[in-house]
Amino acid sequence: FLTEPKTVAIVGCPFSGGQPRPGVDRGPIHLVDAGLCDQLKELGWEVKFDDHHQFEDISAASDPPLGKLKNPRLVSKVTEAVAKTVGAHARDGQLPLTLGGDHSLAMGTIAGTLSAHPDACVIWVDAHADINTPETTGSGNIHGMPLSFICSLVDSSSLGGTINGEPTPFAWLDKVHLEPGRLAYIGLRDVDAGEKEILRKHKIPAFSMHEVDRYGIGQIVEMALDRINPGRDKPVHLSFDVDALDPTVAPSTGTPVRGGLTFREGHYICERLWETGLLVAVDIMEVNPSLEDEASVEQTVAVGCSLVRAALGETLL
Ligand code: 4U7
Ligand code: MN
Ligand code: MN
Ligand code: MN
Repeated sequence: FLTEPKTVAIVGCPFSGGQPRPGVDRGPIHLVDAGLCDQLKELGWEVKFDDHHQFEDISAASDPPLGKLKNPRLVSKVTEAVAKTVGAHARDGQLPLTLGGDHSLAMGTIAGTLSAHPDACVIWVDAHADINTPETTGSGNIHGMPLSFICSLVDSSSLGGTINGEPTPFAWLDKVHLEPGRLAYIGLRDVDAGEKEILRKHKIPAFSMHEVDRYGIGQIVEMALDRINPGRDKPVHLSFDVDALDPTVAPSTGTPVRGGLTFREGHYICERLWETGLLVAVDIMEVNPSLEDEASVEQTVAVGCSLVRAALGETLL
């Protein structure tokens, strides 16, 4: 699906509006400053990176909550811009690598991927299911909801909330659609009751840490692909939330949950997806360099970079 010479387009997204903790907007800056571009050139990639995205700001005063949704207009605007950028790179035959920033950004990245590869499927690696709807959400934080929008479980007209003739937030997503059967999770361990109902109702393949323990990560990745990509012929988008990893592996993240993937399990997923030759887009999300001590930040950033290298073809031998 990619054109030669293989080119990765780094989309740095310094954005934190999908959740309340400051600092996650600095994740992409730390990942790039750690030398990610050179590391990927070293692997033989042509690397496109101009600068981090500059997002338009919308003041909190002009962005009151819509029902429970916090910063709805800001998140909608930012993710729409991300969808355009990611989509343009993907349609050019490049592999967009989006660095977050909080996971609400995946509304943009997956919409962008689908605009270039309409039959793409998604592997979502996370402690959380991120599929709350505006009704089921307890927190109102949109980083816990991107998949409900992408899988068309939300209709923007039900949100209301136009101000000054601006379009309804998330109206741009109404025509975007990922079939729930083309999404599979790995690493879940903190899923809200309303989300469990959604996963059951839509029969979404979900492999929690329980299944990882039972079958081992090697079998889990094949089981996930068997469900969403049985012919191993459809493009794959990988969205990796670093909180999928155990907090001892990736401590600097906003919503850590104990009992996560080991360093190797996380890397194995990336390596195996690269090996399929089907990977068309990668997200690394939720690195927050303002959480925990300096050594933890350095460790989390280094793990983020090495997950990217694993997904882009770095081999152990
Ligand atoms: B992340 C949560 F309630 N489910 O909706 C919510 F537990 O992108 C957490 O995976 C969401 O880090 C976590 O707020 C979003 C909560
Ligand atoms: Mn998470
Ligand atoms: Mn939709
Ligand atoms: Mn997430």
